[in-house]
Amino acid sequence: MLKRILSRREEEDQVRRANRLPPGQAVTQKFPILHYGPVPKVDLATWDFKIFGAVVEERTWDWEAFNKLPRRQVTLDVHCVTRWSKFDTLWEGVALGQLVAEGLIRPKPEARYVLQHCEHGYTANVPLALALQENFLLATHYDGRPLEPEHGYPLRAVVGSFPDRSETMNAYFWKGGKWLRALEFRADDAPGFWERAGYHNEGDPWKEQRVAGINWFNRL
Ligand SMILES: Nc1nc2c(c(=O)[nH]1)N[C@H]1C(S)=C(S)[C@@H](COP(=O)(O)O)O[C@H]1N2
Ligand SMILES: [Mo]
Repeated sequence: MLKRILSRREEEDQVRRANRLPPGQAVTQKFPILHYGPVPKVDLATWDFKIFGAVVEERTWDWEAFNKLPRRQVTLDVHCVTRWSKFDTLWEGVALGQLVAEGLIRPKPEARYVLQHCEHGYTANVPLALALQENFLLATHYDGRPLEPEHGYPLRAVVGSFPDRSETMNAYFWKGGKWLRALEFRADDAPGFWERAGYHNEGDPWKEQRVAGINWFNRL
């Protein structure tokens, strides 16, 4: 039988039955574009990507060198805090966990958190344990093609769920910074852009952690 294209409603019923739809979320079959501020203009000739902070050696890769790093593909369900979820999204790029496993990045023992630094000052914080999982990818490609400028070209972080939810940690899609330029390894946590604006620090869609459990303003 030919595989029929499901309507949005049919897909939603299917993923709900399969226990893949987090509470309060609805299926989208589009690819919404969501960010604060303008889409940056990127010149690959001057682009670089840095690893700094609580690592044994800080690293900088230019675009050419970054593209020689080991690559992989993952298919993830992504969940935006504004209540859309998109299923079976295919990403390709570099897995931080693999770079660490291969000794290309050596976190210091005290490293517990990773702060993503993006163009125009956007930041997003995740636990290092989450960033090392296979559902966190430094992606250059979506659905077989380089990222569109609005979706983070040339590099973005992506975090999502596997269909069987075998991974222990997950986060809403805001924890994937578009136009990513650096990862800062840290011993202490620091709130990112949306976290400072009142979003939840962990932001686990399965626990529906949308707004703040911690008030960073009282702590800073
Ligand atoms: N640099 C940057 N990255 C960002 C954001 C942003 O405002 N700036 N927004 C986040 C939010 S809230 C979401 S839901 C996703 C949206 O990614 P998309 O536009 O590719 O769907 O990007 C995340 N990454
Ligand atoms: Mo979002």
